[in-house]
Amino acid sequence: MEKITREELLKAKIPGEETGIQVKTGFCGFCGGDCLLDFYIKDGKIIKTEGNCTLPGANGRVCVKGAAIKQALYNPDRILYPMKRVGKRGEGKFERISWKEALDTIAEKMQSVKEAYGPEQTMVYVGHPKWFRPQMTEFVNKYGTPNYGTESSTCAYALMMANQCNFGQNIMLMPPDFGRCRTLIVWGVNPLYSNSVKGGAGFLHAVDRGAKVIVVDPKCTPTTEYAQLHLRPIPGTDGALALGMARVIITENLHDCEYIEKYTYGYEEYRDYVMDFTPEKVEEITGVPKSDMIRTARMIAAEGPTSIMLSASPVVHNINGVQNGRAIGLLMALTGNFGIPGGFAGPGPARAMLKDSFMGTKKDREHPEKGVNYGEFPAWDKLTSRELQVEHIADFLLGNGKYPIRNLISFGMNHHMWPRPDRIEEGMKQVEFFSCADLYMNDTCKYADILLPVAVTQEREQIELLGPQMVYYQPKVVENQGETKNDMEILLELAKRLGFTLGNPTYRTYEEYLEDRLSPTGLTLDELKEHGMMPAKHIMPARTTEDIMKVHTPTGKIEFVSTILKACKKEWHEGVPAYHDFRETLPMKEYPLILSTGSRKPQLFHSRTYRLPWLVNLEDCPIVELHPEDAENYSVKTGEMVTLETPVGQMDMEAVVNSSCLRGVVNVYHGAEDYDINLLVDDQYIDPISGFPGFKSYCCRIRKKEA
Ligand SMILES: Nc1nc2c(c(=O)[nH]1)N[C@H]1C(S)=C(S)[C@@H](COP(=O)(O)OP(=O)(O)OC[C@H]3O[C@@H](n4cnc5c(=O)[nH]c(N)nc54)[C@H](O)[C@@H]3O)O[C@H]1N2
Ligand SMILES: Nc1nc2c(c(=O)[nH]1)N[C@H]1C(S)=C(S)[C@@H](COP(=O)(O)OP(=O)(O)OC[C@H]3O[C@@H](n4cnc5c(=O)[nH]c(N)nc54)[C@H](O)[C@@H]3O)O[C@H]1N2
Ligand code: SF4
Ligand SMILES: [Mo]
Repeated sequence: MEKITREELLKAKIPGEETGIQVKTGFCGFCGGDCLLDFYIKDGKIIKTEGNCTLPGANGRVCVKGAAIKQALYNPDRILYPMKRVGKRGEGKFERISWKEALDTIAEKMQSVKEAYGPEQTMVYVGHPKWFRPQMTEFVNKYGTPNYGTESSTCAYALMMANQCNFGQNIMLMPPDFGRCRTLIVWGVNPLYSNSVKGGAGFLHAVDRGAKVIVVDPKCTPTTEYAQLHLRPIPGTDGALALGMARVIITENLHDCEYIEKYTYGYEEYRDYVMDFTPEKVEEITGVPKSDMIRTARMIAAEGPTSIMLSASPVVHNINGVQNGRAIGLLMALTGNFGIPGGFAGPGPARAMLKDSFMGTKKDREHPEKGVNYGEFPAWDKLTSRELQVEHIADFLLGNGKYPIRNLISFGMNHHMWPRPDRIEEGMKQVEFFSCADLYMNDTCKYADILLPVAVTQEREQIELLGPQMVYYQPKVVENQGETKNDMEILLELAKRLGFTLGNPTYRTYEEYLEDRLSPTGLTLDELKEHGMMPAKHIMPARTTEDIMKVHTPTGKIEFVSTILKACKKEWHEGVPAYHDFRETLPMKEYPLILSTGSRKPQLFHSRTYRLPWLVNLEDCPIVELHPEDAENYSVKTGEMVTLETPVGQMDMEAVVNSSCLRGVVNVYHGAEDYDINLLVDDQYIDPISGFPGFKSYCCRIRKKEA
């Protein structure tokens, strides 16, 4: 046989002594997912990635983003050294400085504002990254500012609020019971595009088991292909649809009377309220044929156990989102599906715990009442006291809050992700001091006074759980590029300069932080490092239905009438999950089309993927998608330029006629810095309960672009 040459082995990226290619396993982390990848490394650099299939829970898959990760790591936009601004704000001219100068400058600014005006006038913002947020809460508490907010002011927290009102707990933590449900409703989620490859596999497992799948989504997606029933409501009308289903269930006597009697509060008031949502009225509001709505209601009630898969965004990216989210969740209480095996948020296995993970943390901000907008969102103040609602960040920076914000200290901030980024730019020009810690020189960084270079997942050690009880240690996959540090190392350095420590017991280094995080498992970092992977010694007992039914709402029961919302005594804060039609608040006559922004694509992830050539070149972006009949009405063809106009601005974009869209709904993707659709979304168009923007149901009109 002919010998394979070294060149051939290298070309095929075959690991071994001859090629010098090594394989190391670690987390991808690019989308915040925890897929395990095999990284092929040559001369200290990642040259290829593959899905790992040997570690527990790994399924050998990698998505396109994970496959392109080397373009993220070795991207020319990466910030590799601390820098200070030398040009005008926004110009993007910087000069390299030392870490000492960068950190001293930030700490001095934080200290001087604290002494002269009070710590509140420093605001801390964290964007995408989530892993160090519990430690950030401790950091801001010790420094003394309640003005700490994150990207979760547009993601997940509104659904968490809805679930907390209903069930007194954060159901975002619990995936649907794919393994035991008989019926699965996928409500405003496209897991085959948006979940990590692990999460998507859960959905497919339910399909393979023969669970009946109902999908509620205005668009046709790969997920809807698996649906026995696909309901296509007009965006933002989910609440009316759920209330209509509740009426069917009650009038047909399919509700679980015993369960309602034992575990719930406010049923009679809710029952009376839903009676208004007749099938005819619901069809008119939502556009969903009443026969489909009725069939779904019967399946939820009679073909259980029924589980619901919800998302952190679409349902709550509407200005009636919290109430709509509540109306959906309460279907599970009405039919006795909440808390049972195969149902919604049912019992789970015994599992290990790491200390202070993002969703699981119990840490709250101290003195939220001193926050720059305290009282603007009273339900938010009560339910999510761990963070400030930062939707109105532009106003805080422009001095329109209760007091001015003078310092903005940010980690992973991208102002393009918020409505009216142009207003935030005005704010960033005006703020006295602004620092950004980021992986890339994004547009936001261009306004900063100091830039800090941040390490990516592969450049830091990590501890995570693989499955319920296995603890895994990931060494660094590659050495840090340039002078990058990870966010936690930066936080520890800043804390030291500000005169306090983090952790209880105190940790001073990243290693000590890892040790602390590991503490609930009963393992030491040394033994874990030695073995790489070990079962935890201490395990949290399995959650039983009895545990779950100890509901932590003010009444101690599942609340059909939310005592928390009712006590807010504000418009739209009804105790029942009241439906308000967003169209009544918009100039629909002048702007007759509904604008939905930000549906996910498998190859894109917010702004981050727009700088990876392999991914952006897969498809033309940005585009505006239209239903064929709408396209015909406006005489628009695929590839032609149209002007898209909303009450707050206009933009030219390329049209794509797409029959997967719902008629009357125009779909635009988000995340591109140079075609930022958020310029056209009004920052005052928000859910008064959560402060979440109406990303999924604003109004617009289009016309063919004039030559
Ligand atoms: N129109 C519209 N707008 C939307 C949405 C929509 O559907 N439609 N979706 C909203 C939702 S749900 C979300 S979650 C937000 C997303 O908003 P973000 O998550 O804030 O968006 P990104 O631009 O991906 O990330 C922000 C920055 O974090 C940096 N970063 C990534 N990892 C790290 C890290 O480990 N450390 C540090 N320091 N920085 C890091 C990235 O380089 C990037 O510059 O967008 C919201 N905006
Ligand atoms: N590839 C990729 N994956 C991602 C992200 C990404 O940017 N790219 N972002 C991550 C983040 S931060 C989030 S929050 C999640 C979001 O995860 P998903 O919710 O799955 O993502 P979307 O594609 O925004 O929305 C899912 C479906 O909801 C439908 N929809 C839109 N408006 C409505 C509505 O009003 N009601 C109903 N019922 N359906 C509606 C859309 O047509 C879409 O098909 O994805 C995460 N995963
Ligand atoms: S889904 Fe893709 S980008 Fe996200 S962690 Fe997994 S491989 Fe990485
Ligand atoms: Mo999100």
